Amino acid sequence: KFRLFLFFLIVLTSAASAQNTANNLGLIPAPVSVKTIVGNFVLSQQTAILADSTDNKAVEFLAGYLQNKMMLNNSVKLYTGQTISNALVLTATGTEGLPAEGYRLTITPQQITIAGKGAGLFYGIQTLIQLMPLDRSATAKLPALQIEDYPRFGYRGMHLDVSRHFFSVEFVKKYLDLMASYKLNTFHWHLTDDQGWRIEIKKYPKLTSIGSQRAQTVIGNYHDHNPQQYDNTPYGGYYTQDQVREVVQYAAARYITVIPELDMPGHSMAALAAYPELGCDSGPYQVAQTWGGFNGVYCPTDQTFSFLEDVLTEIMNLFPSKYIHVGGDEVTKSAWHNSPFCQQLIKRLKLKDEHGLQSYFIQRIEKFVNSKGRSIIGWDEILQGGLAPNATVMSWRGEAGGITAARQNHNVIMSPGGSGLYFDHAQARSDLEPLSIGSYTPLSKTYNYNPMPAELTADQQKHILGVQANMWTEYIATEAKAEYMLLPRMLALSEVAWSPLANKNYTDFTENRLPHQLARLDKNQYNYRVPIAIGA
Ligand code: TNX
Repeated sequence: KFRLFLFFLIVLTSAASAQNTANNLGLIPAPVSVKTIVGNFVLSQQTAILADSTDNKAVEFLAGYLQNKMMLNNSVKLYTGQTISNALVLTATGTEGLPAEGYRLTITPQQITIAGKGAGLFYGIQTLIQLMPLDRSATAKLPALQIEDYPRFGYRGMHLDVSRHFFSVEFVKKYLDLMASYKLNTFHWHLTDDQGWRIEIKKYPKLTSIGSQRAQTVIGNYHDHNPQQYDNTPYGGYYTQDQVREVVQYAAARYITVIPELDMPGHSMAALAAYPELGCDSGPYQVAQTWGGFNGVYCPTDQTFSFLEDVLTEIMNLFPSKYIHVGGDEVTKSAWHNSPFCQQLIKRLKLKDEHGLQSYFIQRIEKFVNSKGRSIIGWDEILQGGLAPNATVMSWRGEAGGITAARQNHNVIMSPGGSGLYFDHAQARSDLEPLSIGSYTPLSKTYNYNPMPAELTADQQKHILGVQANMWTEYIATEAKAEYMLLPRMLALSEVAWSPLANKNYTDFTENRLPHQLARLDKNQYNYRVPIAIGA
C-alpha cells in the first residue's frame, strides 16, 4: 500500500511539475505533453539550420521569421542525418506514431529537432517561435525540453464576414498570421450577403459594380431601424480575383485552407440588386442598408442555377479547398410562398412545402459541386426538408442541428452561437462594452466550450470534424474593433480546437499563459481586449 502511495505521489508531482513548466513556457494552445530537461540551447548566427528539403513552406516560414523578427539570416542546408552540435534540425525522421499535423520538438543544449511532416513541421515551428524572445535580437536562449503535440480536431476554423463590413487584403493577412500562430487551419471567408457582394466574378461584372456598393453606412443598432442611425455615405468594396489568389496563397504558406462562402438561396439581396431576374418577383431589390433578414431569395429557376454554376465554377478555380460553403441559413420563405412558379415546382417535384424546396435547391447545388470533386458545407438550416446526401453541417443554432446530422452519418462542424463562438457578441456586460449585437460571451465561455456532444455514440462522434468561431461584422466597422472582438477569445478557441480536454485549465490559461501571449500581441501591435473581470 505504501508503495502504491509513493507511486501516486511521484505521478502527481511529476504531472504537476510538467504542468507548471508548461505554464512558464506560456504556450497556447497547450500541447499534448511537455517535459523539461535541464539546460538551454542558444540559437545564434552560428547555429546550422538543417532540413530534409530547403524548398518547403514550413522551413521558408521559419527562415523568414528569423530574418524579420529576429536578427538571424542563417541559410538552410540539406539534412542528411549528420549529427552536429549547435544545429536546428527540421525533419520528417522521428515522426513514427504521430497523428496527422503532429510534431515532436526536442531542445537539448546541443540541438533543436523538430520532427514533423507538412503541417506538423509548421506547428512545431510555431511552438518554437512562441518560445523565442520578443525582442528582435541575434540570439535566442531556449529551454531544453521535449514536446509531443497534435491536434484534438482536424477542422479548426475562424470565420470573417466581409459583407457587412469590408476588410482589406492586408487585414485579412494579419488575421491569417494570428490564426497560424495559434494553430488554426481553416479560414471561412463569408464573401456574399445582403449588404454586399465582395468577390469579382468575371462573367457577371454587375455583382461587384452594383452588388458591392450600398447607398449608406449603417452605424446604428441591429433592432433599431431609425433613419438617424444611418450616415448617408455610400459604402462598398470587393476583392479582385488576383487579390483572392494572393490571399489563398498567403494562407497556404501557413497551412491554412480558405473556404469561400457564397450564401444561397437567402442572404442574396446584393446579388439580386445586380441581377433582379434571379429573384421570384420584381423586388425591387437593393443592396441592403440595414441589418436583419430580407425577402430577397434566389428563385429556383434554371436561369438561377446556371448563374450559380457559372459563379461556383469561377470560385472553384480560385479556391482549391475541398469544401465550398453554400450558406443555406435564414432563408425567408415568403417570396417562394407567393410565387406561382415555386408553388408549381413544389407540386411537380412532390415536395412537402418551401422547406422541401430549399432542400431541392441545396441538393441541386451539391450535385454540381460534387461533380467537380468538391463537397459542400451549409449552415444547419440545410437539414430542413432533408439533408443533401454528402453535405457537411455547420451547427450554429446551438448543437442540435449538428447532433441530428451526426446521427444521420453526416460530418459536422460545431459553431453554436450561444456557446462562446460568436465573436460579434460582447466580451463582458454589453452596456460596458463597445456597441455589439449584444449577448454575453466572456473569454471563459469560449474557453470552456467542448465541441464533442456526450450524447453521441463513439461512431457518431467521429463525424464531429471540429469547431469554428464566427466573426459577423454588422457592428464591426474597423480593423481595430475586429481585433478587439477577436482577441483574446481566438486564443481560447485555439485551445478548444487543439488541446486535449485533460490539459485544459482556465486558471492556468488566463493567469500563467495568456500574459505571455498578450505581450506577443502587444509586440505585433494587435488591439485586444484586456481580459480583466470588469463586468464579466
Ligand atoms: C445570424 S449565423 C446569421 C448572420 C448574422 C449573425 C449575427 C448565421 C448563419 N446567420 O447572418 O450576421 O446571426 O450574429
